[in-house]
Amino acid sequence: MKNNLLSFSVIGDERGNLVALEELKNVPFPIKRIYYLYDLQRNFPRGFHAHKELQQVLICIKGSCNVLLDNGQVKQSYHLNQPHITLFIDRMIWREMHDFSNDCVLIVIASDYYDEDDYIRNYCDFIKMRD
Ligand code: T46
Repeated sequence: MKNNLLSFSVIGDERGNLVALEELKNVPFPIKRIYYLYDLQRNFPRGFHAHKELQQVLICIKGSCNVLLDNGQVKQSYHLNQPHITLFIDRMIWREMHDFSNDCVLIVIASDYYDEDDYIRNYCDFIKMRD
């Protein structure tokens, strides 16, 4: 599996840091939706699905978590703990989010509006569709 980490430029000075997200520049798709996850529980992993078409960029803006990506053949785990190191998740990639720190805040940039029909929530269906 290719490396899915994207490193965004940090504009920093004595006042602090700023990171800009721009569609089709550092974000590799047109941006249709932004959502965020917070008050996450270490013992309650999330995800466990793939998307037929949706592409996303995950940004752990605070705290840390682990994200497992699986293309049906190769699994790769990523530790996200820096706001400028982000994770691109392409279409047809199974994802699981684990081990949230107490202060974890995840922002997700998405290429389309929410559509439950785009989700593949059964792993066997995902593997069949990848074949
Ligand atoms: C993903 C990972 C990283 C909405 O109504 N609108 C939305 O935009 C989203 C994202 C979710 N929902 C509803 C659907 C469920 O009833 O919120 C509920 C929780 O969603 P879900 O269980 O899918 O949450 P996660 O954290 O497992 O997955 C989410 C995204 O759904 C998914 O696309 O890739 O974050």
